[in-house]
Amino acid sequence: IGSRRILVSGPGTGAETVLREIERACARYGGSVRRQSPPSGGERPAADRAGADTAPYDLALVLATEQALPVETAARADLRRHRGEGTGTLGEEGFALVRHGDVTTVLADQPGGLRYGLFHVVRLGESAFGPARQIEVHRPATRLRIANHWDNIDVHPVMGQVERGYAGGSIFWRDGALRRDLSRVGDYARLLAACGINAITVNNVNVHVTEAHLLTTRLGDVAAIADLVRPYGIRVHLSVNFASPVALGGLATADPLEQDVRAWWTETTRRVYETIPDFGGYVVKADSEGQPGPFAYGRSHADGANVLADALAPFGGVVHWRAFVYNHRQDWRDRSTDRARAAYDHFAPLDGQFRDNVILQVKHGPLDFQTREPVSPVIAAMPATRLAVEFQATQEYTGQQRHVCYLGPWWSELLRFAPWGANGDTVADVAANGGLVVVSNVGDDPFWTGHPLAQANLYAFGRLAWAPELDPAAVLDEWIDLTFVPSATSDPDLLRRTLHEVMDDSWRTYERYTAPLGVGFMVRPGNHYGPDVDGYEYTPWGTYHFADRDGVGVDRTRSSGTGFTGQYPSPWSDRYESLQDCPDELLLFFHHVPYGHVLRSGTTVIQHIYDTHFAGVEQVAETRRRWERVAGLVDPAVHARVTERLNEQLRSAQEWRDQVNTYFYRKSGVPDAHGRRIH
Ligand code: GCW
Repeated sequence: IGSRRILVSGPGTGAETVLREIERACARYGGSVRRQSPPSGGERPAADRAGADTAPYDLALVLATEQALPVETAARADLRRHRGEGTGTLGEEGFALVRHGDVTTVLADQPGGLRYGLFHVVRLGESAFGPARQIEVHRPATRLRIANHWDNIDVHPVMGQVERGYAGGSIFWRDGALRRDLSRVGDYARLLAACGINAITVNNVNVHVTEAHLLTTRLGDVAAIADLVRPYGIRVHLSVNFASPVALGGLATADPLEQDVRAWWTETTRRVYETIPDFGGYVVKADSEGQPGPFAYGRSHADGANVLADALAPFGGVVHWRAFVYNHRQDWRDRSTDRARAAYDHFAPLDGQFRDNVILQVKHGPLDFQTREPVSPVIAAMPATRLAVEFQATQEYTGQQRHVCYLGPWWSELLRFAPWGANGDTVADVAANGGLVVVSNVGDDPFWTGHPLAQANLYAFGRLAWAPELDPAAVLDEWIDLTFVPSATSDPDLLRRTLHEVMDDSWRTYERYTAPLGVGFMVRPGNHYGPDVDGYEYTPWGTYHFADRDGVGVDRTRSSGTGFTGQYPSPWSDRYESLQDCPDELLLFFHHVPYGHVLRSGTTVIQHIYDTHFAGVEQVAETRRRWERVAGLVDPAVHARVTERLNEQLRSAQEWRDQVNTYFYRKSGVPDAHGRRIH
């Protein structure tokens, strides 16, 4: 490209995609591509026979599978030496990067690795061509890195086209059909691959009537999407309805132990693979919020998952079975039912009963994607089951892509969490063999994610799923460089610094002005946007804070509460149980305390509520001021969209502050120690 010569050598779509990427870059920045078939009969070029390096080719960048590298090079020798030291294989997606003299080399075992290697070089930018680099090996820590779309084909009367979607319509579906212009899907695949994601589902886990047919009569639509994303190493999975044998197959039952039902799943799945040979598998939300499931037939969730798993197994497919099973029709008067307990109570006893190709998909927290929750105890309770952990990039409870809320730090904290104590496995370790799943935040909005800065969440998910040890601030830095190209502006330092100031701490800022100390769910029922402290308090949803004149919080202890703390292994079962040791940010998730209770931080609960709510709003106001300063440094359309969102964020944060502070002042009668205005 321009003055740099690049050699791409390898088989299959992986190498072809890399070549296309380079063609694209040439079209944009200048340069040309010459395609050459490899010499037949295993003949290698003369340079190889002479044992020379790549110098005669005058190359700056080589991307090749080791097999297809046309000449012997120092890079290849490095990789061999490295393998000798026990590195083993690079796998389907891994690659090695090394720089000798003036040549940067990406080597892979499989062509898929070249794709990730290329994106890595793009991320490095000029520094990929700087001084010599020791060999580095990059392999994904997590096998399956999936984006789930909660997209409906038909516009749902309540949920709209994309359930909990804040970025416009679906990029796949429109007017009840597959979109005619699918160019966006190809770009999306490219974007996902550049983040490190390798699979998608294309329909909502709530599978309505039309969408159920994707499994049978509308399978062609799924195949068309699969064709578009395949070049980027992305596999398609499908959300299916557990009652499909009845709804689509005309059977009288969907009982997983009935022979007819098994046969229906077997035959239907065989047809899916006939049409889409690299199909990934099924996602199932069963017995959850009204979706059908095995309970209707008196069968367990293992029975339910296994029948689908058996149908998928001959083709290498997997079933992601969601653990989001709880009673959404509970009586708020009944203090003994605790929604947080539900997933563990349902699934932990089934450990060991699932087939190897069942992956239990667990939301990261025991409730539902709140701004702050402990890690779900299910993650530490099922050693004999493959687990995937689900995150939510679509900002249902974190500002709905109107508020800036960079979730990288939150997810990083969750992935690093060690349920068995500091030296034990982490959440990322548990998910390595199952997967990490993100509910996508993408739609047909011109900026992809409504709020332009929300793109960083999708990027951070992919990067952290690939390498959970990455520092989320460094990941944000990568995203800033790739998205805004600060070097192209007149004041790159100001732009980069401002974006960090606006985003680094934005999740904690959001936490400050919303529901305090891990209690969660003080949102408007239904759409979940904006404050409504008692909105869910007397509903059947199991999401209560129990505030009264004396105190607030949910007693989930073993000694006097619901016993939820007992679902954790040591040391967390004891840390969460103890009023003194429980981390402040989760206090009200685990304990009901008086307003005067003194936190580990030294302030009282009530004063903490006032202080954080005033501070949170101040921070949003400051964010808006900082954003104004970079007006001339970014695309005016992006600047205007972010400004519009920041105005709404400030308005909404003030509303949160005033409702939450007023509510607790009226309940407790305790004035603010600093005499600030409370209504
Ligand atoms: O967070 C809740 C959402 C529902 C969603 C459900 C789930 C797709 O409010 O809209 O349904 O979780 O994860 O299944």
